[in-house]
Amino acid sequence: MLILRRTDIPPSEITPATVYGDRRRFLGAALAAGGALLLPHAAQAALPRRFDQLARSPLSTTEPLNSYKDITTYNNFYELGTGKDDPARNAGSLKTQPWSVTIDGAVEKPGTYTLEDLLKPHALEERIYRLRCVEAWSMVIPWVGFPLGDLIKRFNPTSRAKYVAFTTLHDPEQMPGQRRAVLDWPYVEGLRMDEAMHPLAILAVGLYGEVLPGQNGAPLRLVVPWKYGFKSIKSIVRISLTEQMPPTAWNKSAPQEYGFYANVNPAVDHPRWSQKRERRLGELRKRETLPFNGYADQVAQLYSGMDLTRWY
Ligand SMILES: Nc1nc2c(c(=O)[nH]1)N[C@H]1C(S)=C(S)[C@@H](COP(=O)(O)O)O[C@H]1N2
Ligand SMILES: [Mo]
Repeated sequence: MLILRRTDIPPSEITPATVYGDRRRFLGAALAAGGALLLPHAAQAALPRRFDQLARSPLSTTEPLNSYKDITTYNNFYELGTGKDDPARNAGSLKTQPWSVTIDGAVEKPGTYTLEDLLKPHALEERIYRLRCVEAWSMVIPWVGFPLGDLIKRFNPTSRAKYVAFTTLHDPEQMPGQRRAVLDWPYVEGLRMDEAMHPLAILAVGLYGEVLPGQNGAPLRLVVPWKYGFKSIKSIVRISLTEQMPPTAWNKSAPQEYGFYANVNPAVDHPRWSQKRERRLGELRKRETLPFNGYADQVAQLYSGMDLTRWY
């Protein structure tokens, strides 16, 4: 079973990781027994289906994890439909291999790279983060990824690089949601350079120790845990370093509701609802939303002197 390529496995046969701990123990036992757990390097498989021996980053939260089922069946990914259960149902049409990513703009070494080449120099680790959606629900997700800043540094940004712009795949054949003008496709997002270089900002390629499912933004997505979920753009095909603040999909769609910064901020209501509380998926009682989603100690200084009611 472990030697199957991901494309050989129908989604119905992928074990939900509700017994994550158990499976980890199983893998550990198999390794101790001399089992060959590392996947042979299949020509078409950019990533193994499962990541082994991941170190857990100390930047991880110790809160209880949401279930694999919650994380992979309650999604926002409008390219795959606007209902929370649409992305999981429609993810099958998204072809994540081969996959390439273009790095361009204000860098000394622009180019288009296969996902494999792009990832090769980076050690993957587990990062358990809270994700707080602007719609006032939240989850705790064990991502597999690496710091975005490490990738950016490799391409030698020039002094003109002030922002980082990200673009999602645009292909209505693969992304049925793009056949309707729900948003101005492709989905785009951006970060200020210092935000992008912050150690909490990661690029994720997996969750629960497995390769990302399509609905969660396979094969490569951004995760910026102190910002509302919509900043964490999925299925990235382009990363551009820019001098000007780049346009962002939700800001273009509803600028009075969604700003460029989108830092989680219980003190600034969304025009149509409060941001003071949130519902952690799987819990009944609402929780208080924390400034910067609980990451204020690490990131608040990025915004010192800024009026966060204006720069929402
Ligand atoms: N390309 C793209 N990226 C996207 C979205 C989207 O619709 N399209 N939705 C965003 C929103 S609103 C949220 S809350 C998170 C959800 O990530 P998850 O489904 O992996 O939990 O993805 C973000 N990234
Ligand atoms: Mo969201």
